[in-house]
Amino acid sequence: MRNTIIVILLAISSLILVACGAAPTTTPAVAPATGMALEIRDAWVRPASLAAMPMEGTAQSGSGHGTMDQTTEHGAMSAGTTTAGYMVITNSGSEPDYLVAAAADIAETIELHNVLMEDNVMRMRPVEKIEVPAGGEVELRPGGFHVMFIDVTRDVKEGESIPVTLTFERAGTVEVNAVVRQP
Ligand SMILES: [Cu+2]
Repeated sequence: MRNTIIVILLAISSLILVACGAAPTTTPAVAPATGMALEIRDAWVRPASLAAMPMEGTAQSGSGHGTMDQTTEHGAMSAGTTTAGYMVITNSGSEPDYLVAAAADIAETIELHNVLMEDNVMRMRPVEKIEVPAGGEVELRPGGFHVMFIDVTRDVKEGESIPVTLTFERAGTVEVNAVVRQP
């Protein structure tokens, strides 16, 4: 019922916009590049709390994001809060594209990572880019590719929506809203 009302309101407001029409879309609303073949869905970020001990930040994940990973990868000296983001990226185009960067205002440093098995230990490693195959998809998920938020600057609370700017080699920048939730 509530959804129906929202849909109706949206329909009405777009009618009003059309009716007003004096300056038709001189400022497009964060439109991705035209003809963009990428679709991003299920974007989410793990909650993070600055108050919690660094070790507890992601210790409960048990999916390749344990404390050992962080200590190994980012060094015990910089025990800042970290968290990770995930999503599914679909490419309907005939050329592969590559996720090359991510930006958001919740962390000092943001990297693209993969989780690899090395000497029987799961370790995170930064990657230069993540391929989105032509006519296929890539899933960023716990235990695999992810967006790594390092030195988180504020609490990231469950239920929040975090704007994340993704940069692709071909498609350019794409804005997504990542929901903060537990795995
Ligand atoms: Cu990572």
